[in-house]
Amino acid sequence: MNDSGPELVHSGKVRDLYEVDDRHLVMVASDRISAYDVVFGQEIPDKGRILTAMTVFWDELLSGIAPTHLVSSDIDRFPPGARREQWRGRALLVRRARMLPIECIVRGYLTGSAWAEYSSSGTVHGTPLPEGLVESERFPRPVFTPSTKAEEGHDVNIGFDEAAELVGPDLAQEARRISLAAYETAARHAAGRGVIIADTKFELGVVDGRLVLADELLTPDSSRFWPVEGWARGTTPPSLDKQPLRDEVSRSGWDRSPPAPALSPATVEATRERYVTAYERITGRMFSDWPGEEKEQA
Ligand code: Q0Q
Repeated sequence: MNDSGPELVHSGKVRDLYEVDDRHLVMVASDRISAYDVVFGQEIPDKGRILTAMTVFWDELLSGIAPTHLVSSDIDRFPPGARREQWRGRALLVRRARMLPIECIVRGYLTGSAWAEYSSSGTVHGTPLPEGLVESERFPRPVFTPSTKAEEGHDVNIGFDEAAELVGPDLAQEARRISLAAYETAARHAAGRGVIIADTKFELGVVDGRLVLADELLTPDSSRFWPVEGWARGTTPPSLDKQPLRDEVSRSGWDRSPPAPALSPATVEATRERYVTAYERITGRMFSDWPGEEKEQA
């Protein structure tokens, strides 16, 4: 923190991290959207507020199941210097953690990089699976499948033993326990509202000697959400949130290398609507009740 308020310490693709003091950070979610590892030029109005609201919902639902780094989402309780009106509804005051150098991924279904690995080698994060599985197959029970945290390029899928070598066996076991418990609770809740959480990526860290869930929680940026009515074994189910964007870029013939193609105003608006619908369907809450100013639609 300096006299002009929290200091920017990390700018991610779609989020920024500010330092408040040696024990607290502020995580700010922008309206930027990233897909296929590329940040698009067009922002999605209110995306940062929607995803922040979703993290806060899961933090509340998971209380008692898994501790988290969250201190407050109420901007009026943030330390002096916080950019209250700019950050209202899209910023979280969190405890600074010693972050684990692994991504704690939990998978309920065979999709994404796991499907790609299985298709080529019959394994998932190095573990052999039975033959004959098809895309989007539901696993008998959710699996903890960590990956490395690549500074550049793609994270590398690793097995539990490699994760234990990176963080130590006790922390690896606790990370697996917390990640599976959080996913199972969230997936059960979402299923009751007709939404499949196919997989999610948790980031964990140590605060005051205790392993906690950090970063965003079970958002469309860290998870795959499928409407249950669109799921079938052997298919690529439509995404609850990013399908309008996927459909437009596939029509454009984009080769997936930067820069991303421009998104039409219709796709931007449709994507915003999908994010709002995902939030309201999963949480049962009205997004219009969430703090902060709704941005003018394009
Ligand atoms: C931390 N990140 C992610 C990130 C850019 C978020 C470091 N409680 C914490 C957190 C959290 N959350 C982090 N470090 C220490 N304590 C989170 C990747 C990156 C913007 C937002 N990186």
